[in-house]
Amino acid sequence: METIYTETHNLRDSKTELYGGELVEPFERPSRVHYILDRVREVNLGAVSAPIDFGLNPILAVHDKNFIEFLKSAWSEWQTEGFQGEAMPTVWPARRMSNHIPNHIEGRLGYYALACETTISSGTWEAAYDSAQVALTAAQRLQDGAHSIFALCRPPGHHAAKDMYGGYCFINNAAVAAQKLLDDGAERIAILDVDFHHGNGTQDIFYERNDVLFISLHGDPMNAFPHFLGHADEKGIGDGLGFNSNYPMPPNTDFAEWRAALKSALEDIAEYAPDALIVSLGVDTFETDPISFFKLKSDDFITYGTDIAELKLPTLFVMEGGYDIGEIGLNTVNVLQGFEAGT
Ligand code: Q9C
Ligand code: ZN
Repeated sequence: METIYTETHNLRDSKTELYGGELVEPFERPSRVHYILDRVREVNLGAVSAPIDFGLNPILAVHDKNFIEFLKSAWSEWQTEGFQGEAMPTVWPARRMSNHIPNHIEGRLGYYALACETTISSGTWEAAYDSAQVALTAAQRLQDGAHSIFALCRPPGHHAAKDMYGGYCFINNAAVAAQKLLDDGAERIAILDVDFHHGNGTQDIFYERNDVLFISLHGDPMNAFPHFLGHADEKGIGDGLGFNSNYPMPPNTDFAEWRAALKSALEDIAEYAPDALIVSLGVDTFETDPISFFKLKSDDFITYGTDIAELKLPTLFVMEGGYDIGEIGLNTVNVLQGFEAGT
């Protein structure tokens, strides 16, 4: 399996994350991808190739233009104010407040953020833009006939909605890739989100549409980030009704329970008969992930990779989360090798 990768991700190197009331070193840090790339090379997974630049239009096909303009200029606007730390919101349009978009950067941060742990700093936009190009290039490979492809995206994307960033995400890489496949002729795309966290951004983008089936397996939002989306009763609206499925699961969910949800999701995907499958691949379901509560073991990642291969669909793996950095390479590549073993 070929990997699409660019070292531009290193430009996303924020120094702070608000966690437990402290500013800590971010869990989502450059070394995550270094460990994954090391493992890709160690097992000779396949070629590692640079992305092609598809420009801004495919990003604007799923994101709000003013939101993208905000992401581009936020860091320089913040610096212009003379602030010394990284850019983070301190105020939100909470219940019963106005939805006018403020002029001041502090107001616009609150307007466009869905969470405040994720700071904007030097290089954030450049890295997020290239991360989307990695996903777009991987989509192009599927269009060119590849059966599977790994988009080693960083920063991740699945929490980014049409006009919201947060949860370490800025541009929704999986959604951008899905929209490209549709715009270039696919009729139906399925997105399977196996990251520990609910893919609220991807759900938001496709919630009223039936040309993308979105299925997410995740920690119950009653107990886990993003806390305000990802419940089982969110089924889509309008044309999208029936094309969104959530499998929230409780603390300490083990692989047997998780795999039962996966099997149900795979049946729904098979019935939908998409032209291609996009897997939002987060390995923060691992038993020792520092911010998550599922109990998958390293070998389980091989097993479910093989399960996914049984669909026999052209498959694009998009990297999302995973924060036990010592094992992130093993767990991620285990999924890809499991998939190849089942192909
Ligand atoms: N107490 C992704 O995996 N904070 N994002 C969680 C836990 C945000 C995760 C705090 C987690 C975002 C792509
Ligand atoms: Zn996650």
